Amino acid sequence: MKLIHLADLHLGKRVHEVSMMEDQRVMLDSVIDLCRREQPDVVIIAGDVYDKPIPSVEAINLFESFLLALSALDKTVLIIAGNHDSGERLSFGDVFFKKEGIHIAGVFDGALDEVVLSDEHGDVVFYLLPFIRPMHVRRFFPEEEILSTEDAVRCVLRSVGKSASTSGDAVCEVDASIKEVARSTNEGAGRRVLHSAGKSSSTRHVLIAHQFVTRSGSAVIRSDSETLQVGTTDQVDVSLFSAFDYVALGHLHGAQSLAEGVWYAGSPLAYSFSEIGQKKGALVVEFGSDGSPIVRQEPLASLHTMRRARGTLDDLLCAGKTLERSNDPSREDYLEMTLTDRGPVADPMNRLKVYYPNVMRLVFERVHEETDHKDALVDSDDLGKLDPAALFARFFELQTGRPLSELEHNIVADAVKSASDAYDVNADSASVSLENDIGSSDEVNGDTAVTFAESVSDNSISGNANTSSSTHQRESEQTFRDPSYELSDDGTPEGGT
Ligand SMILES: [Mn+2]
Repeated sequence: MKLIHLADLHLGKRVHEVSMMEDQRVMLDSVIDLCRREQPDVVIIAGDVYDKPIPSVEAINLFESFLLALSALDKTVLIIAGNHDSGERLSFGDVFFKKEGIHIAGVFDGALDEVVLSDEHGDVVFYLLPFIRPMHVRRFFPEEEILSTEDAVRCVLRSVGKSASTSGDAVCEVDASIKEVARSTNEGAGRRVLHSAGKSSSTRHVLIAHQFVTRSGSAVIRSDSETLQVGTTDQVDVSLFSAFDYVALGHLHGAQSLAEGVWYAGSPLAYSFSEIGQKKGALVVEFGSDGSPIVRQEPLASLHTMRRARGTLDDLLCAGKTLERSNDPSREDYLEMTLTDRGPVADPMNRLKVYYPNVMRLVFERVHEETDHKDALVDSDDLGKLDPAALFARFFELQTGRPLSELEHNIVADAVKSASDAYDVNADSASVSLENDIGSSDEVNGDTAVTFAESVSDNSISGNANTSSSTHQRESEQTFRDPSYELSDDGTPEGGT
């Protein structure tokens, strides 16, 4: 039995406002080529088929033509919903798709979908677990205390026995042993129990899941394009899966193995600059005669390389000219460019795009002599003492590398004065309750200064505040938006991942 394991396609994704649709089309075509070469029995998509719960029409059409091509090759396709998918929408028509060998588990409905295939060694049972959180699972197990995602997954795996109770005693026994194993953390013993209890010792068990799986004591590879997670309540320990011969995971975007037979396929394309060092592709999994999986990664075609470049604007433009003259395709790469110019530069994005049409992101890194300024914008002790005009003057100098001119100074002073006059008028006409709510006007000035300083530090002024080196490096980032990319196809503003 041979499987192709994919995950995190994120069809319809935009990276820094650039549509990945053509990249994804080329990538999916190369999955079809891979299927022709490898002749797998099963293609697995372990969640995050789409980038959004309501995907664009283009993304849906792209996925439909991919399924059609797989179906023409007569492949069994197993799909689960990830956290980016709407399970309900993804599983539309699944009753009909099933007849074509396409199984979609969109929403957990109290029991895991099972698909049984067989080869010359016996049966392979696939369990399809869509992305779950405790709230998706609790109502099916009112007697259990489900506080974390790990509790939820444990509970669902235990229940496999229950859901399979009508399919024969042998399966029941297997599932009862999964139940046992789910409680144990002893991997080797778990697998033995499962095999000895099965219909025959050669039955293999494959779980497809989309969760944040970790292994205690070791760090997993993370990427910026994954959904940010705070805390540990979403984490599931890998030991829960010890009863399975292979676990096809989605969710983390770097391909990686967490234990023997437990693999993240990773996203098939780089979806953020944090992923440019990762090897992308599809996993090809074959079961040896002893039931253990042999896993290898096969590369997939990508239309663009994602990379970083660095230099002054002039240097980068000059290099771009050379690339254009030699017709070098690398100027079409998806680029994050770091500008090291000392002073301000005019319209860098549009000028760079003449030679590098796919610049996605500009980072400004300005190097200043130490005498230019103190390292920190303001000592926290000074916050309350400085007036807004002085704070702004410091901020301006940090941003541009030059002090305010006299004219600019006067404009800022005027603006501060009229803002504070307006405040005084409001404060005079307000009742005592205002005083009680926000305190004296001195304190309000203090608050304003704090907010201002916070927004300054949000603007990526990085580095150690007390660094003693003679130069001080500072990065600020600017994302340039093409207005035509502001809205997605369904008219909703683009959100985060
Ligand atoms: Mn994902």
